[in-house]
Amino acid sequence: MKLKNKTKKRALITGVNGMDGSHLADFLLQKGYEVFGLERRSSVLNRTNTAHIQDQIKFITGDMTDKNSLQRALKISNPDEVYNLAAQSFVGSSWTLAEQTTKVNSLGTLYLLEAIKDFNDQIRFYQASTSEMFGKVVERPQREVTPFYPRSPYAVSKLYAHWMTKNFRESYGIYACCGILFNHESERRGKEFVTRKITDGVAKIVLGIEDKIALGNLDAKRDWGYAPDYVEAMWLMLQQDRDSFFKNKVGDFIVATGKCHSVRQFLEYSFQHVGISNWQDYVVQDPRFMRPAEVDYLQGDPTKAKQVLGWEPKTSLNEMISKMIDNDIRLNSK
Ligand code: NAP
Ligand code: G4F
Repeated sequence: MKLKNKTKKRALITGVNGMDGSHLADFLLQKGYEVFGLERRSSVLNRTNTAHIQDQIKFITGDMTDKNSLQRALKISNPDEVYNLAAQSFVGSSWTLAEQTTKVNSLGTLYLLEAIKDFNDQIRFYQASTSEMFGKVVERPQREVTPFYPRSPYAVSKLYAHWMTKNFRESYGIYACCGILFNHESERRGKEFVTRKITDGVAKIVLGIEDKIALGNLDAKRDWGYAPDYVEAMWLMLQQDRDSFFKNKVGDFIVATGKCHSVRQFLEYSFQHVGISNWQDYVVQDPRFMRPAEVDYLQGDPTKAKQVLGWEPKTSLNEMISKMIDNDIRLNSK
């Protein structure tokens, strides 16, 4: 194990330019961490979400599918904590990109865990698990002990990473913790996800840029929270007392609001925010956005996170919708 000569805590975030990665970087920088961010090589730099803090993040080029680059990233950052947020995270594309989704989400996580075990087994590891693993749910609301039933290549790939993380904890005593996060959104969400697609669409309709939003299944229900609230839960998971974490077999955590709404309701609240009540006139259903297998209902029970971590969501669904629409109106007005 490497000797450390440092004062600040060091964190390595994979997927640092993604929605969660950028919010977590904001959060950790405010806490005084030295933040290292793994970003993959692309022809054009994609730092929209981290532009405001790019001078404070130490970027490392690497890829979840390239083992050596992960080993190198650990050597450069010598971190106390690793947050594995990188993923092919769009469920809809996981049927057409099943192999790539598996390589990045499943094998990538395995490579990172192995690299941590070999480099420094005292590093604390956070894995971005997902409510999608509950898929065709067998219990409502879903708890940490609810059996999984994944419904997409994405969910299957994440379930592999989830079990592998648990296995490294139990096999090698690595402080590794999975956050089973339910859907969370923000102004930085990718525009292919339904919430941002709606808030961006509403903004364009208000500004007269477009007149319709084309969507798939409006009856799907999700437990939607606000991403900046959720990154605090990730951090709290890695701050527990090490001995009691293992002795009490604390394990993994659900992070959710406990409330459930349909896509239809999300639409209604979004249009309400800009004073439109006849929202149906602005929405068309398009079979292109239907999925081969749907996840109909997700609602998490965050009791354990509240009791053990003292974590609770702070932002309501309507507050989040207002922030997202106001931001999209601003961006579309430029
Ligand atoms: P996101 O915005 O799609 O960010 C994913 C990040 O992963 C991006 O920065 C992307 O890089 C990076 N990435 C993709 N493939 C990579 C590769 N091969 N090597 C290195 N980096 C790669 O996702 P998010 O919403 O922030 O979610 C963060 C994590 O939480 C993901 O693992 C997701 O599956 C999981 N999760 C999300 C939610 C949610 O509701 N948001 C819920 C549960 C779990 P580019 O910028 O280059 O594309
Ligand atoms: O916004 P979505 O694409 O998110 P989904 O599939 O729930 O996945 C997100 O949350 C997961 C946690 O549960 C994460 F693990 C994952 O990485 C991602 O962040 O779709 C939400 C629902 C689905 O039921 C979908 O069928 O909205 C429905 N929907 C209806 N019309 C649509 C559309 N989804 C999208 N993306 N686009 C539509 O036009």
